[in-house]
Amino acid sequence: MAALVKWSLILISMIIAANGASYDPLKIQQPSISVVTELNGYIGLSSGDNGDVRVDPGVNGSVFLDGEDLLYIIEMIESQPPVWQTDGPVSGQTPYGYLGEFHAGQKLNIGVSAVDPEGTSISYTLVAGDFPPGVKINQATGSVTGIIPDADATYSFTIRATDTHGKFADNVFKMVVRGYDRCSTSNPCQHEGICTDTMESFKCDCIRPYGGTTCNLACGSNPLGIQASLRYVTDAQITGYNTYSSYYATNARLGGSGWRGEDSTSYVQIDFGNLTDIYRVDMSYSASNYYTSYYFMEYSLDGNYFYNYTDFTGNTIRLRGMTSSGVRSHTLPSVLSTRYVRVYPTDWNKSYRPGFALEMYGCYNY
Ligand SMILES: *[C@@H]1O[C@H](CO)[C@@H](O)[C@H](O)[C@H]1NC(C)=O
Ligand SMILES: *[C@@H]1O[C@H](CO)[C@@H](O)[C@H](O)[C@H]1NC(C)=O
Ligand SMILES: *[C@@H]1O[C@H](CO)[C@@H](O)[C@H](O)[C@H]1NC(C)=O
Ligand SMILES: *[C@@H]1O[C@H](CO)[C@@H](O)[C@H](O)[C@H]1NC(C)=O
Ligand SMILES: [Ca+2]
Repeated sequence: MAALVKWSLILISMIIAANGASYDPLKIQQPSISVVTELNGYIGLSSGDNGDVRVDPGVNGSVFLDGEDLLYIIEMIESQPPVWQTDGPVSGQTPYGYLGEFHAGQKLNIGVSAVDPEGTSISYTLVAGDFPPGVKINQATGSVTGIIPDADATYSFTIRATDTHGKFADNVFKMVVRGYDRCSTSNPCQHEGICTDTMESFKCDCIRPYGGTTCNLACGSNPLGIQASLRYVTDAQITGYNTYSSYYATNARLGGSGWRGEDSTSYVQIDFGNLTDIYRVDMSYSASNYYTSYYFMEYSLDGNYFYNYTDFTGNTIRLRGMTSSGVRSHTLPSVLSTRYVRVYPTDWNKSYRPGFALEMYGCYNY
């Protein structure tokens, strides 16, 4: 090996480039010097035995290697990964990454913290697992914020702390989320109703004669809404069989003009949409002479198989209708729990037609 730094090696004569521009291997352009080789050319610095190669940048100057500050590269190689703090902002709560138990609706604001031994700044990212919906981490500060959702679950997630040298340390965190228990603090169910907490709400199991979402309704006097002024029961839910003329079943609403049938096969059917408790039936006539003096009822849960509404001995219950103006009200001897109900007239003035208008009272099962 040559003993001297051979600057002369690269002092090669001009090469003419393809475009005809001159190739200058050594540029001395005050105040800078740059040494350039052509394609596949190399620049070597060799010292003799025991000799050093020195690169001494001036004050505040840097040595760059492939565009990167050599000092930074050395720093990066020597840089230690961040260290997760167990006595950080979450202090005693975070041994082993356990963040604690949180409740639905709670405003979450906790911090996770790692420190870089070299003191560079840390960025925090979620690299595995999931936060509860609506919860997020601030990359720069490690603050975990959001509103705790209404769920019963344990969330496990991995957060990576990365320093500015790209060194990182992962830590697994766990948090327990508890949904609302809407029954625990105050029982929303009135009249001894039994409360059950559900995912987004609560459910009351009411004790008769109460019903409604909070057992607030007295079913015996709560209209199911057939009557013309309420119409909770829509026209599509009221159908007739063997209807007379244009006195359609949709007119069978108390306060309306009434339905009229042809004979004892005629009936009006109401589909309450779901299991419904019927406590009371009110009936008026359709018009003078067009009345029903007695009727009975059939019921069905599926709309296919109908059963007579009977007393507990199995006899079909016949109810008195209304032969004149006014309303005949019957509180049923036993609550009829059904989805479909049919009302059959059995007696009327045979010179005319059977007719009636209805309201029923009870509670929908929500
Ligand atoms: C080196 O940098 C420091 C801080 O920027 C500055 O105060 C100082 O004047 C610089 N020295 C030289 C020789 O430029
Ligand atoms: C009917 O009631 C049952 C039991 O409460 C419920 O699961 C179902 O969703 C209800 N159906 C309708 C159409 O409301
Ligand atoms: C239902 O009641 C009607 C009227 O009382 C009666 O004619 C019919 O036979 C009864 N049906 C059943 C299955 O008991
Ligand atoms: C039925 O109507 C006819 C004709 O209007 C009347 O003569 C008769 O008295 C009525 N019958 C009853 C039971 O009201
Ligand atoms: Ca570091």
